[in-house]
Amino acid sequence: RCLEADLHQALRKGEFELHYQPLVNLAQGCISGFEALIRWRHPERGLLCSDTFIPVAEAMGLIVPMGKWILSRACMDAASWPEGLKVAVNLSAAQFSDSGLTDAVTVALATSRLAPGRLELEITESLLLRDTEDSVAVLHRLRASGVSISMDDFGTGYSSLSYLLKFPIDKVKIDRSFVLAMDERPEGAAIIRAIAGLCQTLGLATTVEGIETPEQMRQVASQGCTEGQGYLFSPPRPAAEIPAMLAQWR
Ligand code: G
Ligand code: G
Ligand code: MN
Ligand code: NA
Repeated sequence: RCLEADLHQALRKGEFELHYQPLVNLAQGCISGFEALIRWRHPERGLLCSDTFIPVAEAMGLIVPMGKWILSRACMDAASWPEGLKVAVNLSAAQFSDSGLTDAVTVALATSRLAPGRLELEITESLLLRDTEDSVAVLHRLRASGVSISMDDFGTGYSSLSYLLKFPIDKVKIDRSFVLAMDERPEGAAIIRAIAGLCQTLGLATTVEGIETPEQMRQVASQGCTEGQGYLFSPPRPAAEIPAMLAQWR
């Protein structure tokens, strides 16, 4: 059987699960929330990472119903965490342009009774390329419902800097490639410093992705970045392991 045929059944069969990677507040050294990353527990192929099936789901038009499940599951999970911890959910382009997105968010929040301020939606620059005015309207509508918006993989797409002015967002996730560049030469650190400074001026929070060493953490913290995420803290882990993770950090 091919992956496509199985994917049609997977949602109904309950084969998807969300794993969570901590977002760490660098000034306070504590977990401020978790990013939800989908996994598929395939009956024959084992645990599959998102890059093996998300593009397929997008091509098959399955990402919208899957996305609704992801939003609901993530809000339900987060509602069981200690007060104040946030959950970040990735959105695909098709979800973002779907007219049912705001309803899906409202339903997920209402059903889980999660405070809207605890939900962050991660969008990418490429997702905003298509229609600027429509995208701005969607972002305003989402923020009006109380959720916040993060720009994921920042710096990897087109016209990044103008996007910070054009779109109503709350946080910028600085792409992992800049952390790698920081290790390679001084100019790499200058880029992170510049993005962090610009975000501070604009009143935007920053998360640096792909932190793998204490030295990288120290450097990005000294540049005033708000949060770090990466293997240094933890890889994505199943929801059931969150209480143990929080206990370890306390
Ligand atoms: O940890 P992982 O390799 O699964 O994440 C790789 C990428 O897959 C993420 O950066 C994100 O773009 C995408 N992804 C992971 N989980 C989800 C999800 O729940 N929804 C969407 N739309 N994309 C996801
Ligand atoms: O949403 P996004 O595309 O940023 O998803 C993050 C991806 O990066 C996930 O696939 C996650 O497993 C991966 N990731 C998270 N932390 C690290 C890290 O420290 N190093 C590397 N190489 N990958 C990471
Ligand atoms: Mn993300
Ligand atoms: Na990212």
